Order: sequence, then structure tokens, then C-alpha cells
Amino acid sequence: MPMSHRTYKQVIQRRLVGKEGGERVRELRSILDELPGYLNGPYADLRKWVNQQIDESRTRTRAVHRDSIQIRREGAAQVALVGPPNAGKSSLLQALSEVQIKIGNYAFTTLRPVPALTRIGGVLVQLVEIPGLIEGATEDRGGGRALLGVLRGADAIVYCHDAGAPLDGLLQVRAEVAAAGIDLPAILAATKADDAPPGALERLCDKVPDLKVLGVSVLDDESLEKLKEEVWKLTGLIRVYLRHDGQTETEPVPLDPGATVLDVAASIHKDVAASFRGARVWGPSARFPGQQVGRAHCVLDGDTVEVLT
Ligand SMILES: Nc1nc2c(ncn2[C@@H]2O[C@H](COP(=O)(O)OP(=O)(O)OP(=O)(O)O)[C@@H](O)[C@H]2O)c(=O)[nH]1
Ligand SMILES: [Mg+2]
Repeated sequence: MPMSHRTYKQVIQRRLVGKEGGERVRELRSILDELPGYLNGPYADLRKWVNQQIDESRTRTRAVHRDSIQIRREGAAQVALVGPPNAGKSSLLQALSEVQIKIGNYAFTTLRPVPALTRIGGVLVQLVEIPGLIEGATEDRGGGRALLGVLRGADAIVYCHDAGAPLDGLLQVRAEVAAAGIDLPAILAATKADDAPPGALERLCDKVPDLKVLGVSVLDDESLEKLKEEVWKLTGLIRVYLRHDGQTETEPVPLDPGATVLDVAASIHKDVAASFRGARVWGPSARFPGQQVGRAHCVLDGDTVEVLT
């Protein structure tokens, strides 16, 4: 005997408990497939109700995605790649990391922020492509508010602009970022430098005097290395190499500027900091190689430190 429509509705509701977003929509769709296909009467009403539920779940899913997008922070700093559609952001992300990402010669290839880790001088830094920031983003056009939300959480910005393209795309993006009240350390990567008309880079420097401009091409490894160094400078962090038993580690420790040798010790272990007796320093902050210093000595980018315990 077929179920009464009332019981059926209860069964449906029970099947939906705890299901949200896409999962809820999928469940509702399969319920729809199973429903008797009467055109009138209680089962037709039930069908209408299920369809309404699908619409509501969809709107809710979209609303959740639009209000906020979470990018899990990884690495020593987070640097956003920001620029008009088709500027070459994904191509840079791919060239600088291991990530496999869709690249297309059209606008809006990337629809959501994509994070990837890049290794700069032995330190991992997270790059995040922020796609599709368009005019009106601050008013949430193109889901702009959530994208700007991700950007707000970043430590610095690499603006990306096709060196051979008209400037308005970049100016619009910068206007949206400014309108959102986001003011982060930034540089401008003039992308596709291999393809740019002569003098394009110079013209860009003139028109965007407030940003350091760097010509880059994914076909030119040297330009990518230079970009990485500039990204590192943007993070404002310093790299310190640890030395023990006469050996210097190849991978440096990232530290905030102004860090002392005691902070270096603490980055190794709190016990090391506790038994700290001083340190020896080589490099930019040392008056001479191997200078012995006290706990308050500030280290600089590129220093090598041996903690004495
Ligand atoms: N010649 C040349 N072409 C490039 C370079 N970088 C990217 N491109 C091309 O530019 C187009 C757009 O590249 P994407 O990396 O998808 O650009 P995007 O900024 O991520 O674009 P959206 O995600 O759509 O906003 C592709 O056809 C790339 O092959 C480059 O250094 N040189
Ligand atoms: Mg892209």
C-alpha cells in the first residue's frame, strides 16, 4: 500500500535532517525522482514543496559562499595576486608553485580564490589568486564582497596587469580595493612581458608611480625569481639561518622584523630560550663575523645565528 502523503512528507523531512547546501539539494532531487508524478492533489503539492526547498537551499548555499570565503593560512605570510580578468594571475600562481590550475585566454577562468605555496629562499609563503574583482565589487558585484574579505586578511598584494593591455582594468581593480578600505604593501607585476609592445613597461611606471613595477613573464625564469624576491620583501619578514655544531642549516627561520637573538632561541624551542646564555652572529647585523651578542641584539635579514646555552 502506498504511503499517505502526510507520512511521506514526514519521511522526507527526516531524510533532510542535518543536510545542508549541495548535499541537501541532492537529497531533495532524489526525493523528487521518487515522488509519484500526480499533476494535482496532495502529491502535486508535496512536489511543489520539495521544489521550494530546493530553491531555498540553493539561495542559502549561495549566500553562505558569498558572505565569506575561508582560505586556510599556511606558510610564513599570505600574499594576494590581484588584477583584472585574464591578467595572467593563474599563470603566475602555477609558475611559482606546484599547483595545477586552469588557465584560459578569456576572462573569469578562475572563479574562487586559489591558494598555493611557494618557496622563497627556503621559506614557504602562501600566494592566493583573487579572481574576478570587477567594477562594483565593493557593492558585491561578482560576489566581490567575499573576495575582498579574503583580500583583507592577506599580508600584501601583488597587482597583476597585462603589460600590453589598457590601464583601465587595473585602475578599476585598485579603485575597488581602495573603496573597500584595504591598504596593504603592494607591488605591480607587469605580466606577459615577453609579449609586451616596446616601451610598455616604462609607460606603466609613469602611470602608476606609487607602485614598484616589475616586468614578468612565465617564460622567463629570471623574472620569476626577481618577483619572488620582491614578494619576500613585501612580507616584511626576515630570514635567519641557524647554526649549531659548526653547521649552518640550509632552511632559514622566518621572523618578524625587530626580532632579537632571544626570539631566535625561542623559535627553536622554549627550553633553548630558557637556557639562553648569549649568541654568536654572522651577517648583516654582526659588526664582525661570529660577534658574540646578548639577548637584546636585533637580528637582520640574512643573519646566521648560533645560540649559546
Ligand atoms: N605570452 C604570455 N602569455 C601569458 C603569460 N601569462 C599568462 N599568459 C596568457 O594569458 C592568458 C590568461 O592567463 P590566466 O593565467 O588564466 O589569467 P588570469 O588572470 O588567471 O585570468 P582569470 O582567472 O580569468 O581572471 C592565458 O592565455 C595565458 O596563457 C605570459 O607570461 N606570457
Ligand atoms: Mg585565473
